[in-house]
Amino acid sequence: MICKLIGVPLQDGASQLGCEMGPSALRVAGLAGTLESLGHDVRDLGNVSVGAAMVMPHANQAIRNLGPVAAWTELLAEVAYRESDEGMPIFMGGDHALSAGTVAGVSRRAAEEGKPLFVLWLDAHTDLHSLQSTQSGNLHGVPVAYFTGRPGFEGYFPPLAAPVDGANVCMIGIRSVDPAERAALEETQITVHDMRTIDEHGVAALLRNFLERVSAAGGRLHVSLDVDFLEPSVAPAVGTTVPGGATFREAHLVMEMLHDSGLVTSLDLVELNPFLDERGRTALLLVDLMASLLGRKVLDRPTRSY
Ligand code: HAR
Ligand code: MN
Ligand code: MN
Ligand code: MN
Repeated sequence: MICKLIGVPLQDGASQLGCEMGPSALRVAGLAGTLESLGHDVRDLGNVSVGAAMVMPHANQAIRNLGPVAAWTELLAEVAYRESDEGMPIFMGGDHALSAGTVAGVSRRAAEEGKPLFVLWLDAHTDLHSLQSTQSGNLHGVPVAYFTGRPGFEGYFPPLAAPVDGANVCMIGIRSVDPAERAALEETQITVHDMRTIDEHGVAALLRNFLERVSAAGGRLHVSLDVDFLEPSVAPAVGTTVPGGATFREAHLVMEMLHDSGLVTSLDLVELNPFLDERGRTALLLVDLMASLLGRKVLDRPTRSY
């Protein structure tokens, strides 16, 4: 498999500084070499960057960095469209606002190929705020609303070439939802597997069901992995920790099943804040999760303590 590593040093969407170091930490933790050791053709395309962005006023005074995040979205939609022509683009974030652009770009690619795009959203949060409803003003809380074509982004974020059908979005790991997002969810057909559902049914059954749908529809599959999907005790390097997340093995099992499915066509690795890490353990864990996604078997894991 051709794996294209694309660094996205974006932190304008998060409340805390530090996500811009995410791509560097993933490189230092050995992402490229690890995937190469699994037999992949790894190409590090370097970091994407936007120039100085304009100030964009909005009636919602809480919003922070709207101009810059809109500029990143436009650029990333182009990059994601272009780089999804072959191989698997892996977007190394950067905060979750980057998914507004990456999903928009791969969705345009899927539409051009005449295939539906499916999105697997692994996160503690639904990130379903509109520009109007966000109270924190942190734009990493809005990408799903944008790429599913919900209203309120017109005139701010770039127009979508191909909005993603909410029925093709599956969220796993959810355990922190604001009231406005809860109300918005009701208007969508997004599948939400919250942590209680995982506790009750096991993550494997839930994921298998979704993957069968993707396969039956002949769709492309974009995976968006937010570090806070994981239990904070195993993945502390994230600004928005929420207790009760996916365990080490649940996360690996998701990745192993994704590998076996052969369905994943693109991926975001987001919200890693290396400033909050403990001796790089979260970055190393993400590299190991990527190894599972790209074919490493449990019995072939190198000895490593976190
Ligand atoms: N819903 C909250 C807000 O809008 C928290 C959003 C946090 N988002 C992320 N990504 N960390 O999932 O402020
Ligand atoms: Mn190319
Ligand atoms: Mn998120
Ligand atoms: Mn999150």
